[in-house]
Amino acid sequence: MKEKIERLLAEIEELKAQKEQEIEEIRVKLLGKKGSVTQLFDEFRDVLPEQKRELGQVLNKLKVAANQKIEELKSFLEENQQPVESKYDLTKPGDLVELGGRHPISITRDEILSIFNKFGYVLAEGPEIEDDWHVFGALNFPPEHPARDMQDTFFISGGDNPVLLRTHTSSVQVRAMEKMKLPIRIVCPGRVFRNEAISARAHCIFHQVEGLYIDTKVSFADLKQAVLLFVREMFGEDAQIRLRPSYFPFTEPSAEVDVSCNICKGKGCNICKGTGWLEIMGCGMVDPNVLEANGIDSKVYTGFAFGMGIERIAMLKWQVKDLRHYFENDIRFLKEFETVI
Ligand code: 2NM
Repeated sequence: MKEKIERLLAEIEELKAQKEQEIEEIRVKLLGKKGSVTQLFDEFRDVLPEQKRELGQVLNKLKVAANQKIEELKSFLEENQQPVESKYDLTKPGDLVELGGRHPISITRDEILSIFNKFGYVLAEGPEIEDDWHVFGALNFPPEHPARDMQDTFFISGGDNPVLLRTHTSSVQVRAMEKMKLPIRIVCPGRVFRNEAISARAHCIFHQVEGLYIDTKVSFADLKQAVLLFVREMFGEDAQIRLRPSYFPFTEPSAEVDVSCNICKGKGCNICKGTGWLEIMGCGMVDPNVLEANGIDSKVYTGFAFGMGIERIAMLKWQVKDLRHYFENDIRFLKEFETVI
């Protein structure tokens, strides 16, 4: 770089000298001892006395003009020479462009996805703007379910099959069941929307990863093992899990998954609120009604599904106390995480 700059500066110097030389040649040609203007002055001596006055004036004008032109050329060269060096400082370092980093939610999402990828789950994605059928209808939500209420879900239009913002990524799994050949083994990350008051623990926009595995002979034992293997990859070799019975419209039976608190190692602390356990996900065996609603023979096939909130996993991973940090783009917060090099 430095050598190149020096070479360029030397070339500029050389060019300048060359141009000065050319101007000097013009000067000699016009005003030198044998220059054409000088010669005219010699010839002037032989001009008839009555023409001397008039021609003398013209000749003087020519000499002045020639001198002026040469001075002009010289200063033009000087003026245009200076800026090349001063206007562009070729040695100046370029402007620093600060590198960004990945968002903690993206980091966590990718970590979750790469674990399931190792287990043979493939990525599936779908639209954030959905219809009632893919978010509720095909997932065994009864017509009177509270999630279908205007209070809980952001509706875009009404009618038989209203358009709405998806409240979970299960709609992607419905689309997969419609399209994909069995067996299905997918993970579905994405942004979801629920009409909630924003607080340290809740937001109207958050992110999920859901998984679905459908094949012949998929059992609850398979679900439990998949969850345990995931938790050990994500939270460490000695992590334990605990399943508590729960309820979701699309799974039966259903369970909440807790992971042993790795801050206090199960003794009880303020992170796990003294229980030694942290809730991380929900899961269950896909309800036969869901399989049938999506054209899958529930006498032949069974499946399990699970879902987790990425924000919650990321809060546990880095002990972030307020979920709103993830959405506010405060550079001081974001800088705490991995930067791209
Ligand atoms: C959860 C918990 C339990 C789930 C179910 C399905 C589908 F499409 F198969 F019915 N997808 N995701 C599921 C089950 C999600 O999230 C807390």
